[in-house]
Amino acid sequence: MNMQKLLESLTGLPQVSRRSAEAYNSRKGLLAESVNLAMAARQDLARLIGSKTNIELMQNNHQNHVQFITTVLHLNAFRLLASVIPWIYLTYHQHGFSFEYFPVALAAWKQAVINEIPKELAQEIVPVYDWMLSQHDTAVSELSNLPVTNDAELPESAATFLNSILEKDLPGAVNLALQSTRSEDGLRRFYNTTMQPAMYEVGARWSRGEISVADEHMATAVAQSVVANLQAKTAATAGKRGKAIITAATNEQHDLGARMAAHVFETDGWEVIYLGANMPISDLTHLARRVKPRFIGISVAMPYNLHHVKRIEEAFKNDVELKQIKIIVSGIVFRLFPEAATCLDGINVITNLDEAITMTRRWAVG
Ligand code: B12
Repeated sequence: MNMQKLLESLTGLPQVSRRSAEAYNSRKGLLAESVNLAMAARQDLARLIGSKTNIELMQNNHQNHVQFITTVLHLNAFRLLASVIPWIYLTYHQHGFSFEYFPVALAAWKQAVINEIPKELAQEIVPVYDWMLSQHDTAVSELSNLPVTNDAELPESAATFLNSILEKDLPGAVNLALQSTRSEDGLRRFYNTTMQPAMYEVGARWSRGEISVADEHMATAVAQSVVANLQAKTAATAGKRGKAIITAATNEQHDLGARMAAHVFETDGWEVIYLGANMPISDLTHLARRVKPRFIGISVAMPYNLHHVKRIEEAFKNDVELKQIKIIVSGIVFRLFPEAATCLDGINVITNLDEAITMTRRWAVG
């Protein structure tokens, strides 16, 4: 209901030109630093962010903010902005930030834009900040409508797997994986219905402040090892379908989903070149020119990396040698925020591994 109100309030927000978006992008560091300084100078900082020990988390949020707004401005993705804001409020509120922090910080961002960006370009961006400031109360009241996750919803295998990875029990986690992946479609099922929900729960517990960043890193490291173990044990077919490149988007640190996808494509007969996290665009195009894959699969988790996906697509579309290569995109961001797919007009956004297999088989050699 409140989300509807938030979305409706976007009417009339003017489109931002590429020049203004670039001006914001090129001053990212300066803007974030200026907001960090403005916030640090406040007497009431501890009250706003819950405790002085949250300063690093606040600066981290500013880093994320400037990247996300860069994406919003580049793609004019205002509906995405509206759907992400309540999540941001919730995450930082769960870590002790008061709701009052948000309008204070947004006012500092607006001031930084006015101070640092030439006037004729800044005036296209200021309305976006004015809109966020004006929607503060609606965003706060939307929090109660956000879906809550809890253990009870986890499938049994996912709950067992979750315990293993949080306990750093690699043999237990690998055993469960091996038992679950005996049948032909077992691997996909295991990734979709055991590992993925378990990892989502790791994220939910982290965002509720129930486990630490260290716990989350450790659990992820165990999960990565499980995939590596499975890959070593399942013999890949000969790559008869052709070559595929699987990668996380530029700036994207989440690469577990891409790694699972790479493994599933391998077992489906593709020769996969897996590139992992944070792939620079120029290196990707260079590699694609050399390897000539049938398709590229890109994983994206953070809303602020969506414009990098768009840039990759544009680089391929505008290159005579690369334009016939298909692109598919998937990842957490599309599950959390359905609006994310609408920002990537013309790109194949898929929601799960089964759909990916069906779609890519059509592009196989022969
Ligand atoms: C582990 C983790 C990390 C690790 C990642 C390590 C790694 N090597 O991957 C680290 C510590 C680096 C990290 C960092 C951050 N994270 Co994090 N992270 C997670 C966590 C807990 C698990 C991610 C994961 O592995 N999921 C499991 C995989 C299997 O799921 P998946 O990617 O969706 O993949 C499945 C499908 O989508 C599909 N798929 C995925 N990619 C592809 C690609 C192709 C081609 C195909 C066909 C299919 C496919 O197949 C997979 C299997 O079903 C999530 C929680 C969550 N909900 O996922 C948070 C989460 C994604 N992180 C979050 C945040 C906020 C961050 C940080 C901003 C934190 C910070 N520092 O401030 C940074 C951002 C870093 C960056 N620039 O990218 C938020 C994101 C919220 C949002 N989208 O706005 C989440 C949701 C946590 C939360 N509940 O708030 N994170």
